[in-house]
Amino acid sequence: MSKEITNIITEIKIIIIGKSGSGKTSYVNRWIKNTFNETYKSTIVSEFSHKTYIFKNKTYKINLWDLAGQDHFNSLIKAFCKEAKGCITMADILLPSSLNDALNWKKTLDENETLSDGSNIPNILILNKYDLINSEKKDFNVIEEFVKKNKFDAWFKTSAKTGENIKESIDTLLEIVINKLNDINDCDSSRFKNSLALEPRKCSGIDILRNKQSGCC
Ligand SMILES: Nc1nc2c(ncn2[C@@H]2O[C@H](COP(=O)(O)OP(=O)(O)OP(=O)(O)O)[C@@H](O)[C@H]2O)c(=O)[nH]1
Ligand SMILES: [Mg+2]
Repeated sequence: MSKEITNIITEIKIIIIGKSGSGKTSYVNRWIKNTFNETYKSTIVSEFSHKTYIFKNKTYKINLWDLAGQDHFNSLIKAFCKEAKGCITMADILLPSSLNDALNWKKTLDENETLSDGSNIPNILILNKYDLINSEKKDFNVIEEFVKKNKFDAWFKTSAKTGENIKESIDTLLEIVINKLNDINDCDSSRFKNSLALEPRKCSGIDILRNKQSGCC
């Protein structure tokens, strides 16, 4: 009789929201392909990409939904936020109106989707285009207060152009998401690592995908 040998991959959906031109697509391209393009090509509706990512000795499939940032696409959040487990809210560090915009995006998300325990989707604020400012002249205390007051889980200054803080920011978000999902669902994939897979198992927090191979007992 043949047995199935199972490699488990945990799949996590992350959405990226924020004002048009703030650098969402550039951030994704930097993280996924390590590339950067100066030419601005606005995203229409959304772009999906994914990356298999080893994080803390476990393999994850990170599904990234990069949403168009134009204001009239705000309703896109409603269509794309379903089952999201984490969010990156992006703002342009050069634009004073950026924080307010970011807050509006976050509010729309919080009104439309939660984790299975009713809590907000873990959400980090990214101030992108950090390469374009003189950081010594910028007062970041205001940002700290804004982040605390509006319950973002963390914030980062990033540059999709230079790559600064791209990996650090997404690693932080993943850590927050994974800890939270494990807390609320007790759904740690490592528990299933050597189990025999008969049916794909779906937790409300994390989808467990099973890559099945035939093997011999
Ligand atoms: N200097 C600099 N330019 C950046 C950075 N990130 C993005 N850009 C530029 O900003 C412009 C807009 O970037 P996108 O990544 O397309 O912005 P977006 O948020 O996806 O925009 P929409 O798709 O319209 O919502 C492009 O010309 C990028 O090259 C950055 O960190 N530094
Ligand atoms: Mg885009």
